[in-house]
Formats: sequence, structure tokens, C-alpha cells
Amino acid sequence: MCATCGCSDQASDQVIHNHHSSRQREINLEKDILQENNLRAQRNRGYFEAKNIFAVNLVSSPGSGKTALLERTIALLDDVPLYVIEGDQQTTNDADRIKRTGAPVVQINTGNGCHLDAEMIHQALHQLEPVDHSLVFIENVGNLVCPALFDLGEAHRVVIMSVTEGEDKPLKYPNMFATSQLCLINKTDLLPYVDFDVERSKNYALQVNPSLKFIETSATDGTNLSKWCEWLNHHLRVPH
Ligand SMILES: Nc1nc2c(ncn2[C@@H]2O[C@H](COP(=O)(O)OP(=O)(O)OP(=O)(O)O)[C@@H](O)[C@H]2O)c(=O)[nH]1
Ligand SMILES: [Mg+2]
Repeated sequence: MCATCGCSDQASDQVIHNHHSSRQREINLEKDILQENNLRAQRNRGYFEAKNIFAVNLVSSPGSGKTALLERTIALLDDVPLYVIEGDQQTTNDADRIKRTGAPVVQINTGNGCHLDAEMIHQALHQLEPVDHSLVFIENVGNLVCPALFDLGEAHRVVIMSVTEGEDKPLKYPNMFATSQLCLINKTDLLPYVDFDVERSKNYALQVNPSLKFIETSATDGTNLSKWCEWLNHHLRVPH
């Protein structure tokens, strides 16, 4: 959790401040940060629901293909008003890539932080001003740990696991898989070259979250991107 690992500016200040205090105070501080975040996330959720906006939080380890999937998805969903919020510690690289697709995008740099939080999303929404009945993609910071703890107010969390990462990620980082509704298994074009058993990875993920759904994708050759777009279109149509 960020208050102890020092990855959040706000949290690390507090931890330094409390350096000589008890573990109990650290735990209380973690609770406070999460409670405050949850309140803000609920406000974001109310905003999304009032405007019938479908917000999707994309989470994964670094480099699993979140931005590549977004680039392809934006091209395929050319009749849907959509917006992107990019989260990275540094650089505008991902926002620059999204900008080239023509989609409105805001880049958040988290500095020492390793996750997006609900207040950051609130600020980004002020800049984007998404229209009613639109789709808002949030690409979280590449990290399978801390982003799992921070509700952003999204309707759905989608975890991306690429076949170059090893099948055991759901067992090693269970919170992320437990709190997601859909898992994209990406880079399937590389399956002939890597030792990755798709069925075993799904079984591991189902041990953590029995209701998790899966789509096996390749952002490179386009495999199953139509299924992914169908999933998005379905959720755009039904109340979230
Ligand atoms: N072979 C293959 N490569 C892919 C696929 N998807 C993404 N890549 C490559 O994987 C690398 C990382 O892709 P990104 O889209 O930047 O990954 P990301 O998850 O957005 O990375 P961060 O934002 O840094 O966490 C790039 O070199 C992509 O071209 C895929 O389906 N197949
Ligand atoms: Mg990215």
C-alpha cells in the first residue's frame, strides 16, 4: 500500500512525518487515504451515471499493451464519442500516441506516485468535459499492485495480462484480478514463441475471481478486437 511503500507524494510525506510512530498510526493513515479516495470516487461515479458515460479503468503491469489496444480500439469505435485519460509517472508519450488517433486526451503524470486516484480523474474530467453517452477510457499507471486499491469511480475495471508475463500473475497479484470484471489476455500473436499456457492462466485468475470474463487479444494482428468492441458497445447501451 502506498502509505508504506512511499510511492504517493501525499502518503510518503505522512509516513516521513510519522516515522517514529506506531504501525497502528500507519494503518489508520492508509485507511484515511482510501476512505477519502472512495468518497471522491463515488462523486465521479455519480457524475458518470448522471451523464450516462461508460468509464473503463484499464490496469496492468507496464508494457502489456494498454495504449496499443486503445489506439486500435479508437480506430474501430469511430462512431462513439470517446475520451482518454492517460496515467504514467513521467512523459506525455502515451497521450501523444492517443492524440494522433484524434481522440481528446489528458495526460496525468503521477511523479513518485504509482497509481491514479479519484481526485486526479475529477481534475481530468474538468479538462475533457465528456459529452453524455460517451466512453471514457482511463489508462492507469502500469503496476499490478497499488492501482487495485484505488477506486476511480469507473463502471468497470479491465485487467490486461500479456502472454510474455507468465501465467502466474493472477496468483501473485490477486487484488488486481479480484477487483476486475474482464481480463484481456494480450499479445496472443506471440504465443508460438513463448511458454505461456492460456488455459492455465485463466484457471489461476478464476481461482482469484470466479466471475472474471476473458477475451484473448492481439493489438498487433487485431485478434478478437471486434469481440472487445462488442463488449464495450454492449456496456455503452445498458445502464452501468
Ligand atoms: N507482439 C505484440 N506486441 C504488442 C501487442 N500489444 C502491444 N505490443 C507492444 O508492446 C509494447 C508495449 O505496448 P504499450 O501499448 O506501450 O503498453 P502499455 O501497457 O501501454 O505500457 P505502459 O503504458 O508503459 O504501461 C510496444 O512495443 C507494443 O508495440 C500485441 O498484441 N502483440
Ligand atoms: Mg501505455
